[in-house]
Amino acid sequence: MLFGLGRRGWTKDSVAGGAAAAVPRGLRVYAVGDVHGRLDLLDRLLATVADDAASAPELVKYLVFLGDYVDRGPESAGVIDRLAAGPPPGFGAVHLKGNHEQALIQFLDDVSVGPGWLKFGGRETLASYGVPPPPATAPREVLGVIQRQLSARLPDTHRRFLADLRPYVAIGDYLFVHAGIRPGVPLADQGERDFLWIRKDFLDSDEDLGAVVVHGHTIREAPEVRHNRIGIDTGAYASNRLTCLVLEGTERRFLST
Ligand SMILES: [Mn+2]
Repeated sequence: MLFGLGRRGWTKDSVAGGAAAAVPRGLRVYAVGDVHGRLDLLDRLLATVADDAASAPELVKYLVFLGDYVDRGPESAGVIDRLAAGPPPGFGAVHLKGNHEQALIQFLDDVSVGPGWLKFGGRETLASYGVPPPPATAPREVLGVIQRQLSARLPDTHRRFLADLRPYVAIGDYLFVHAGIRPGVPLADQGERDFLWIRKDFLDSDEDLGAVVVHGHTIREAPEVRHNRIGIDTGAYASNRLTCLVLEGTERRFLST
């Protein structure tokens, strides 16, 4: 039932207790929680990360963005623009997919998801692309017009960025994913729905998950550190607190706005 991925070979023993989980030597990982259209906070956090990284020029620095870049906050287009431009000099980056990106991608293809998306934050994303957001009760024909306008205004770089988002990434003893994974299911058998949406079954699980799962999606006042997972969605769009987990060797610490 173990994932069999990752260079260390995840076994129940290798991450028992969670505290011994490590990323490979020579690497420092900066994992960033749900941005939700707050370009101001993203820029502030990236400046903090750059300052932090300046003290360790010998290390390889890697940013992992956990998804939910769009919706709710005012500058979704600006956030995608910033992320699509690539990481700051000296960093690598991977961008994971969140359920809000999935909704945006689906809406470009299928207006029937429009009402749901508009209710959970899509209005702000449309506005950020200069498309006047309709009420969630708008008829299908109106949503079709909105869809065409959004499609016309979405830069190719944004379209490519959205298409290239990954469901998860494994680094050392850690697995990074937007919402979580289904306990007891091998990674190869997990479905996108759980990667992007899962809450209770994952959050309540006390099982060893085969890796320490670093995730966003579920808002907490402060980072939530358990033996089998670390949640870092601190609700930035409303709290003004965007959180970053820093991993180096077996060390863990947090940066935030
Ligand atoms: Mn989410």
